[in-house]
Amino acid sequence: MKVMIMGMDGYLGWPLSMYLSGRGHDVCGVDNMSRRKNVVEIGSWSATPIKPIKRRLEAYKEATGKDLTFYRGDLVEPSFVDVVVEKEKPDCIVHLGEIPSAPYSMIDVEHCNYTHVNNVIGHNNILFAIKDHVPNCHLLKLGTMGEYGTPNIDIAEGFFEVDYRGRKDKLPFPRQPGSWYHLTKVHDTWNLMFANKIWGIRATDVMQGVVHGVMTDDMVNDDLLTRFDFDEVWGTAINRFCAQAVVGHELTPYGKGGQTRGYLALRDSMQCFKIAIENPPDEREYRVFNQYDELYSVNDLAKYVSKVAEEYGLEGKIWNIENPRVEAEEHYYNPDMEHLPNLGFKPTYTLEKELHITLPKLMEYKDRIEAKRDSINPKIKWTA
Ligand code: NAD
Ligand code: USQ
Repeated sequence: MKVMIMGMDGYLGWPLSMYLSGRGHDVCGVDNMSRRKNVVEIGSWSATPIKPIKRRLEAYKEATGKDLTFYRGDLVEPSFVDVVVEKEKPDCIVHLGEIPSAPYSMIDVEHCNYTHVNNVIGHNNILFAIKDHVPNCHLLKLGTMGEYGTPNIDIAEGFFEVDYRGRKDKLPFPRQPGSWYHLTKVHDTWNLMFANKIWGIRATDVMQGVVHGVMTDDMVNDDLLTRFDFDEVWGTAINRFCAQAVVGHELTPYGKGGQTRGYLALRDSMQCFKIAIENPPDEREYRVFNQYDELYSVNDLAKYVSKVAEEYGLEGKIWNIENPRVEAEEHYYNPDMEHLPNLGFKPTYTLEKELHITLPKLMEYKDRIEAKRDSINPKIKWTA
């Protein structure tokens, strides 16, 4: 199958490109390299010393004999998206090419608007290019579990039955996002459902939980590593806790630490994407997958990281600090997740197992984390 990966240079996009190419797919991709620039903007860098895209592509060819095709360009530019989609005519587009950081979107009006324009307009350009050039293409769109927020009832997988004043309907499960970033994903969802309704674009809207870890089996040498961020803006809590443990920084659950989310290891996220790509929706179908392996509170995450860190001679001290975000710190959280297991998904990497891979790998880059230690503690506040 020909697969086009939007956001090929990213944390997920780079390992996914190798994973799919290594499993018989013809892979091409797009990136504008903005993630690299945006991390520098806030004074940090990836703990892993990632190579320029040109070297990544060469290293992959040297290791496997296979080619990955890459286009540098901005998804916000409609003519660029139009040209690459028309030229490559993919069977599947995996859209990972958005700004993924909640804290970045909360910095100020410029960062909020940049995130909104980048994510919503880039996605719309892909929808129009599919309609014009590859109407049968499967769009695998990365949304987030955070679209649903933390309601005090179970979370359905996209849609749920509602019985209201004697009438019944199947409706989208309510969205209650918690940042300007998460809101862009909700806007994308409505745009995708609308494009499906009017043009019949076949789509999988993936509500993905937080992905953790740094390694996949395709990273056979350091030129093939993916990025791993740990600063307050681009690092997720779990990846931050690992980096914090490596440099002897306290692990930082925010507030009471009862914030619970779905998590999955990088390797298992690859497995999920492959299953979704190889089992596309029917013609004109829009479907939603909730995608995670395990549920943890941030306090649980810190305890796991601390426990495993001690096995490597690291201290892993936990310090619940003032929460810079506006969010529920103790809440009910019980999302459904049936669609991917029904297609054969079997989680293989539990948090603890993955930590035994991530922590020793990160210890190799202790100096790089230490060099940007100032970027760890949160300074961006959600409140006015
Ligand atoms: P990432 O920032 O590492 O990757 C995104 C890539 O897209 C980057 O390389 C960036 O340069 C590129 N990009 C962004 N805007 C672009 C544009 N306008 N034109 C071209 N390229 C552009 O992020 P990630 O962690 O790999 O996440 C990928 C997707 O998955 C995002 O949509 C994110 O919201 C979603 N997601 C991620 C996680 C997670 O834990 N990493 C969890 C749930 C959902
Ligand atoms: N948190 C801490 N300590 C930290 C950092 C964060 O306790 O040092 C807390 C946050 O307050 C939040 C929780 O951890 O309650 C998750 O925050 P996060 O930064 O790990 O993740 P989040 O902002 O939710 O965003 C990440 C990805 C995003 C993806 C989302 C999936 O960056 O792209 O969409 O996870 S989900 O969480 O399901 O919405």
